[in-house]
Amino acid sequence: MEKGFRKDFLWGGATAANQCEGAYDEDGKGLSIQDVLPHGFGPYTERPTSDNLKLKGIDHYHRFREDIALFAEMGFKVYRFSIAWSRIFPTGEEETPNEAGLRFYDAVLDECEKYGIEPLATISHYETPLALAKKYNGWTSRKMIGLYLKYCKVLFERYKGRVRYWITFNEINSILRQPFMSGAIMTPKDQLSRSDLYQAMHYELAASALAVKLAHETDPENQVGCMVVGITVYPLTPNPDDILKVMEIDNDLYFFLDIQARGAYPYFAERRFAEQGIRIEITDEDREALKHTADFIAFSYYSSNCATCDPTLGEPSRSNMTPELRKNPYSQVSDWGWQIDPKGLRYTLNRLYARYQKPLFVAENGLGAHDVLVPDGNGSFTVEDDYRIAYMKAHIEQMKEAVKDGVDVLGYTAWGCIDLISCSTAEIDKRYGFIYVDLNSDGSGTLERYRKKSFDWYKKVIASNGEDL
Ligand code: BGP
Repeated sequence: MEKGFRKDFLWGGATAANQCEGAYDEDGKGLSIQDVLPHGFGPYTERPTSDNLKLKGIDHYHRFREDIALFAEMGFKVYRFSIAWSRIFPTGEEETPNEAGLRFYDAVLDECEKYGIEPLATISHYETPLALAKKYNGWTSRKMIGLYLKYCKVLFERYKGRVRYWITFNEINSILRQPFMSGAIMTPKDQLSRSDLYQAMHYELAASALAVKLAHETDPENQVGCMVVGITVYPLTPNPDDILKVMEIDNDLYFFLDIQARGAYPYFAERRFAEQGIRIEITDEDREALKHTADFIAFSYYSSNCATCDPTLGEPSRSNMTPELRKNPYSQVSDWGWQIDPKGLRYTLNRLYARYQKPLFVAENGLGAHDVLVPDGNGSFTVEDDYRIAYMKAHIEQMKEAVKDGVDVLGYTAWGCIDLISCSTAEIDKRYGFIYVDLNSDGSGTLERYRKKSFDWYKKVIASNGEDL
């Protein structure tokens, strides 16, 4: 039987506050860890520096009305954005929230409502208040759970009935690879003990579960998702040792998902902790808290990689967060060396659904590429981004195959639906958008917005509910 996307499939796009808003010190906003990360993953600086493109971003803070109108023109059903924690609680520890910060997101929601766009809010997208990193060493401290929940409570109450879909933490499993960006942990990675790292992971997971509980208590209509980097890895060879290596890498991912979707530590945790000398505090209360599982599983998917136990085999892959991995000889690569593997999306959707049987949400997918602005023949400009259309078409086709396989997919939000500052490299040249933003890496540019060729293509995809690709 022919089966397509569900009628209420949530097509749309995704951004993060720190990568698009700019206005880093306006209306009472405190510093976030991103304000001291001018070069992406690291290293961090003492204070914000003028070479940090995120300080001005694409000025979404002042142009969100224009931007959301463009999203509406494409027919977006959903807009995934993040709320900047330090706009609401500048240092994370204030008694009362910053009203101006809350008002900004009121206005964003007004625009969404105007066009009938469902908001999907990420509560923490790599933008913890810097003060919490400095004072508590981020999520290594149990104190963070209470501070995060205080922030969640404010959001759930303020936006009750207006935001129904939430994601607690962006790519929560990235803490293992990027402890500062993901966990606000200031200790350099090579000096951070495994116990401290896993303790931070545990506190974040407990906070996420308690946020699910709180969201449901505040409004039973709330749908709360957990979110992970959808790390997809194939064995480079049929050597059983390569298979076991991939099993270990998969377990890194399942570690986070088993806790968030099944409500308890996985069966392999005990051996892993024992062999790696990891000692962490998990109280009975924590175990109770973890039972509040997420309503849906969201993940980002850009590429896949290979793994082998033989370091002499294969070529290193230039992937985002997993540098020890190898290239897949069957995959093409993006301008930034990320391997392109649409079928890996079908595989990832199937394996997550097989294990968890929870609705899935493709919260990020897209192609970061160099774009060239050219005259559009009507007195304006455009980008002939056929490469982006090809990438997305192939991925949406595979997502559709997964739906036909029987996987329950709730929605798809294309990453960086408008060009924004890259997360890993903090540049603007790595563009993902359907909308081009006139901004250069030296900070120059008019910030004008232009529709790319993919803009009309995506509009057609949405209008046909994924049938006309
Ligand atoms: C994810 C992040 C996003 C985003 C994306 C693309 O890991 O959640 O914030 O930026 O990757 O990565 P990049 O911007 O480095 O190309």
